[in-house]
Parts: sequence; structure tokens; C-alpha cells
Amino acid sequence: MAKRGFNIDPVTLRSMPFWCVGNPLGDPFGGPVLPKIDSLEVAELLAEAAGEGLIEATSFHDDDLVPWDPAKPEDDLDPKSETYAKLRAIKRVLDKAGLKTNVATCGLHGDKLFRKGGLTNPDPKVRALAKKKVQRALRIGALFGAKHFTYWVARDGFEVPVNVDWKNVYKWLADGLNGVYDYIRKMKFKNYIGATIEPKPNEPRGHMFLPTSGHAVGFIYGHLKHPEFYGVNPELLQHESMTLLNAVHTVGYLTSMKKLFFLHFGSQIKGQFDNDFPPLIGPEGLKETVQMFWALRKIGWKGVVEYDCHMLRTDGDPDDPIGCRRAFIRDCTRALAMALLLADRLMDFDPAGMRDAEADLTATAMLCRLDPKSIRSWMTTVPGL
Ligand code: XLS
Ligand code: MG
Repeated sequence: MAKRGFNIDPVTLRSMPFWCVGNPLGDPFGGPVLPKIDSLEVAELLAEAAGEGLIEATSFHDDDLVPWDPAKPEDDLDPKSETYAKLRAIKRVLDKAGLKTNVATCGLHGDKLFRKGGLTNPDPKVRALAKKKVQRALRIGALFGAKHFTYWVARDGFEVPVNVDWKNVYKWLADGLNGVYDYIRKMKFKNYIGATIEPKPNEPRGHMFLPTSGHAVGFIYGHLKHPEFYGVNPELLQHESMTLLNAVHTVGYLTSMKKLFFLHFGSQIKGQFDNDFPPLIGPEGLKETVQMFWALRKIGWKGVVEYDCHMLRTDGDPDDPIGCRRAFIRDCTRALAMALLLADRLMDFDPAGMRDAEADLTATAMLCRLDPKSIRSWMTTVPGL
């Protein structure tokens, strides 16, 4: 039973979402590598990981748990519906394992109805449908005791700027997100401690309406009626690295604004499409990841780290779709442990009086546990210099 928090600074809980474990590993050039598995099977895998002390929490989109039928927007409330029974079956598995729910989010990207956007869709009927779907996701989140509701920009974006109603588009978005707050209050849901915006620069749209954490914070203060309720969950390294931003900078800024509600965590090659590599996997980002945790500890931030990634397509094993998913969960938790241990090596680092290059090399030597004597002996051919 995963009863205790993780509590290794700065991480209070580790969350592994349904969509990461369930991901069948399709990409634009090839179909899924893994067979789809049922949400109850994903719940079982998560419960097993909790039993092994690897995770303490999970998260989901409404669609990760139960299918959505636009003709039945309130099926979750009907005790005779399959949705009602399935949600409760999943909840029993999570509860038994002691797994908490960090995020409930609404899938506004999968269904072709939302191909031109969800909350910012130019068609008022589709916007209304998106709001109904968000309300259903909020009710499902309440059933699971979710701590946050997350809005990630999904298909709210554009390819053709001259075909966007710029006068209204951010008003529609504000209307949708103010609606989240109002619905939580109206329904008297007590589980939500806040809601978050998850920015992303592009993908699936050419440009998204809230591309970076800076845009998200500005939007919260400029447009939302209850800015105190809203924060940001940046996805680091992925989303901000896609536009060549730096994770240490992002957490420094968001904590200074008191808007870092939790982290989405994985790895990324800078400037590329959303790689969603598991943490520390891939050719770059080790220093940035470690320095991000170092900065969070220096700042004194504590909170949830939620993996948001999927196993490498090359690691998907169609003959062992459960086994490779187990390995993926272990890889993520191993990488986080490694990143935290490496950040710990930097905690006594004091750059006072150092030049920039000197500070960076000294920190890197500490990170790699290279002792100054060995470095010197391989540096110069003149002994004792
Ligand atoms: C996609 C996002 C998405 C959100 C949850 O790039 O990371 O997975 O985190 O909807
Ligand atoms: Mg994410």
C-alpha cells in the first residue's frame, strides 16, 4: 500500500498518468506498436507500481477511463450506465492501492468534432459541447478526489492566422476556464485545490493559443476572474524546450509568480516536435534536468512531479505489452531517483566570486564527482601546475 508520500526534496508525490502507461506508441508515420489495453488493466498496472513503492498518485483524461458519447453528456451520473459502473470499478482498484489522483483533465483533442479546437472552437455549438465535456471531466475528477483540473491547450490553436477571430478567441478561452471555476463552486466540489494551464507552443496545431508559461501566467492575471485558483503546470523538458526555452528559467519564473502548481516531467531534444521521451532518456538535457531540481530545492518549492512521457517506440514489445509497460514505469522512477541524487550533489555548490565559465565547470565537476586533482593531472603536462 502506497500510504506515505515520497517526500524526497523537492518532490512530495510521484504521479504516473493513465495516458502514459496506456499509450500504444503510434506516430504520424506508423500505427500503434502495442495493442490497446483496457483502462482497468492500466489501473491494475498502476496499482501494482504503487504496491512496489514506485508511485503515489495518478492522473487521467476523461477519455482514458471511459468513452465519451456526445449524445449522452451526463452518462456518468446514470447508475445504470456502463460509464458509471466502469468508473467505480477503476476507483476501487486505485483506492485499494492507496493511489491518489493528482489531475483530472478533459480530452478535447481526440474526437474529430474538436478538430478546430475545443473551448476556442469558432462554432458556438462545438464550444458548448466542449464545456459540457469539461463539466463531465470535472465530475469524474470529483469522484476520484482529483487535486487539480488541468487545461492543456490541445487543439486550441491555428495554422492560418487570417482565419482566426482574434477579437474573441481569448474571450472564449476565458469563458471556458472561468466556467471551470464556477462549475466547481456550483457543484460544491471540495477536492480541487486549484486548476492549471499547461502551455505548449505547437503540436497538434501549428501554433497554440497559450504557447509558453509566460503566456499562461499573463492569461491567468489578464483574463481569469479567480487568478488565485489558477496556476501552471509546465512540461519540462518537453514543451518549453520545443521553443528553445530553459527549464531552470521556467521554474525560477513560475515559482517567483507563485504559479508553479506541479511539474510534467520527461525529456526532449531542443527545438524538435514533442519527443515525450522518458526522463533523462535521449542525447541531451541531463544538466538541465539536474539543475532544475537543484533550483527548486534552492528556492524551497515542494510539490508533485508527474511523468508525462511514453516509452520509446523502439522499446514497445507487441509480444509483451504488459511487461514493457512495467519496464517503462520503472525507467521513469529510476530516472527521477537519479536526477534527484545528482541534484543533491550540487546542494553545497557556492558560485560566490566565480566567473560564469568557472561556476559552470565547477558545478559540472561536482555533478560528475570528478575530483579537482584528477582533472588537473589530465589537464596539463607540467606536473604540479
Ligand atoms: C500533450 C500534453 C498532454 C497533457 C494532458 O502534449 O502533455 O499529454 O499533459 O492532456
Ligand atoms: Mg503534459
